[in-house]
Amino acid sequence: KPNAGKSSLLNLLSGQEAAIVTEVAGTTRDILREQIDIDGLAVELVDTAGLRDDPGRIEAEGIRRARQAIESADAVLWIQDATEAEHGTIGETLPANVPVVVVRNKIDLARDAPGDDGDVVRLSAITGAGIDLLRRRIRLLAGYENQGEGAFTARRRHLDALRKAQEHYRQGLRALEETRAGELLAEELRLSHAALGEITGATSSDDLLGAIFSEFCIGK
Ligand SMILES: Nc1nc2c(ncn2[C@@H]2O[C@H](COP(=O)(O)OP(=O)(O)OP(=O)(O)O)[C@@H](O)[C@H]2O)c(=O)[nH]1
Ligand SMILES: [Mg+2]
Repeated sequence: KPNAGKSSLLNLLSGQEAAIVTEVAGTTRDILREQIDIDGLAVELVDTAGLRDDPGRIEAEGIRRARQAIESADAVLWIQDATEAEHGTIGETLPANVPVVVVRNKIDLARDAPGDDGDVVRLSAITGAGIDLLRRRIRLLAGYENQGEGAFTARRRHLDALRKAQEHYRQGLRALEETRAGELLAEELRLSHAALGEITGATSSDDLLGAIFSEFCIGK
């Protein structure tokens, strides 16, 4: 729903003020994607417009894009506002085949305690209370906890992408060993990296360089 705190939660989880947050319902229209790292698990968070009836024209396009993003997501965090009495039912709005975690946000205003009863995760995107419970839920969903099978089971395309990545890596290694062709190795590694990006969400080599340069000071 609009104004439930989706963008605030994205900002908190990503540790950046990536999304615009205002008290105006219908702030987010464009889809925003942020790569986050949960204890070594790479997750792509997608912030969307809130779904509601009779939006304005621009917001309606945002909602259309939100529905598209939901269709292709591995899981949906359904953010609700703890201060509101009515939360609607999942059936109305979300596809049946995607796992849904219900997150009740703004517990600081509702004076609720943080918690996860297996059904609903209660937290505050402003104070950060309960955010670790959500991180844990996401790890569970991904099968990252206890080495179990998660809801994001490896799909065919993931296996294909892994094979592609391995093949490029091998070709690069061969090029280096047989002809000392470092530039061919670099190109094969780039292709291998792109194949892995199909699984984790695309990271361009520019993104990667940006991340490296933001963390290390490399002399000019
Ligand atoms: N007190 C409190 N305020 C919150 C919390 N989370 C979000 N807010 C406030 O709620 C308002 C809406 O937050 P947003 O993050 O923009 O909500 P949104 O779901 O992205 O809204 P749309 O983009 O309009 O759909 C802002 O004024 C936030 O500061 C929270 O946990 N506690
Ligand atoms: Mg928003």
